[in-house]
Amino acid sequence: LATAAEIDTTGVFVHLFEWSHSDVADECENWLGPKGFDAVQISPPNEHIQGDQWWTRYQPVTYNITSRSGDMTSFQDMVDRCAAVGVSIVADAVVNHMAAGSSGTGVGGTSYSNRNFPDYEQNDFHHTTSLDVNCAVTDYTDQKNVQECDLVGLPDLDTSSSKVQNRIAQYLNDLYDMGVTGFRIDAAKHQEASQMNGYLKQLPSDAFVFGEVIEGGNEAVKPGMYEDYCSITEFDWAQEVAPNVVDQGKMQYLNTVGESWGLESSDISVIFTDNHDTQRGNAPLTYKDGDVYKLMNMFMVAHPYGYPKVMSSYYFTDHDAGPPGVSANANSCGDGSSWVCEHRWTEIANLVNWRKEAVKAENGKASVNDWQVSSDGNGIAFSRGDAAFVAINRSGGDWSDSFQTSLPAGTYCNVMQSDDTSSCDTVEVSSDGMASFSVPSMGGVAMHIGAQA
Ligand code: LM2
Ligand code: CA
Repeated sequence: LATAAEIDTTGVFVHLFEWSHSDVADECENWLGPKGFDAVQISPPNEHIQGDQWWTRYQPVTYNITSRSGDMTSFQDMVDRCAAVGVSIVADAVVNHMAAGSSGTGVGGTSYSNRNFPDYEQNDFHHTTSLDVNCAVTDYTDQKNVQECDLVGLPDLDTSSSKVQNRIAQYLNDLYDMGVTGFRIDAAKHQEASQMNGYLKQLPSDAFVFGEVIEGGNEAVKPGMYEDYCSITEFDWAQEVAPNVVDQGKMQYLNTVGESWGLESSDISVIFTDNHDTQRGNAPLTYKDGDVYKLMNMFMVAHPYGYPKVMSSYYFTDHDAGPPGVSANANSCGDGSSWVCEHRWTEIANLVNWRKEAVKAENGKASVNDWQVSSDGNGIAFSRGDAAFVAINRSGGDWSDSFQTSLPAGTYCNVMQSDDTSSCDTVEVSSDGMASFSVPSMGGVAMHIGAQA
């Protein structure tokens, strides 16, 4: 058994979408560990269909660890090297369905034909008039249609069958044995919750699992149906928060984001500004929106609600385009044509250790204190515990003020600029907790007790 790093949902994780195993391993050592990231969500590690599009990863052929991201050896090396610096791996588990089409070959050389795979025969899939025929997901008001028909033509596994449940459980346990401690259950909404639990309950209890359940107003399947079994993706967080960051004067309302806004309970909610699907679909903001997107990320990481997942993308204009042909590293990050690396943006990255210090000081009681807003409603500032303070300014002009913090007197790095205690720009906090400074337009100022000059 490899050394595993357990998931800590009070932290922050990042989706390194389509990164190779060896790039993820390097990033754990060079960046994610030092910056305090809790975990990395990787793209599905198992054998998928051939092709250049990113979405080939969502068409499994086998559960062998071989994919565009690398082979089994590089996978184990990644898990071990990340664990060694305290970063867990969250695997994207595509288990609702297998690859579409009448025949094909996976990236590992495995052949399949219509609803026949080495691990599954036609009878292991949902079907209607004959073994090789099934209905299509078309009606989200009908639970049976959503969960037993084929999603975009992908053969739908019969998750009520114990054979199927056991095979999925074996795959997930194999990953666990290699040191994977987190799982995103792809298309969880398309699996009946107690059937999904048929394989989840076979996992060790310290595994962290979140189900991808996209909520829709009049849909039959609700996130609440899954909450006895796993955490869930709270897609509404971005939909509800974004307008308050985008529109002028609304930042002031963000104080109470959480259950009172109709969101699922904080302790089971994975939140994100956008993900690999919504950034190609209906995400209110993505990296393409620049500073305003950065501000939304800053708020997400600083505010206590949910388990934040930072999206780390590659540049794209074509919806289907696969990842860049170059390795993701410090040189290609942010070059405008390969990897965006949002998780390396200073203001986002340096708030990760900020959040850690806040959580440590709060002792289990997440709190937003010293809530202050600018006169135009575009600026917000708050403390967490007596360890961390942040100010975020969405206005077109700087915001100069005297701020109340709960920090002990001292000289702090403004970690929005740098967390290097030997060279950072500093902020003085006096013995009554007051600090005077200017918050840059479309930027922020943040201090925490872990970065004192
Ligand atoms: C998900 N969550 O529930 C993933 O987050 C999402 O990215 C997946 O769709 C989807 N469910 C299935 O796992 C992506 C992509 C689709 C793509 C599928 C399968 O958004 O466009 O469908 O992966 O690769 C593609 C073609 C589609 C075709 C299908 C089957 O775009 O036109 O449907 O393959 O051949 C006939
Ligand atoms: Ca299904």
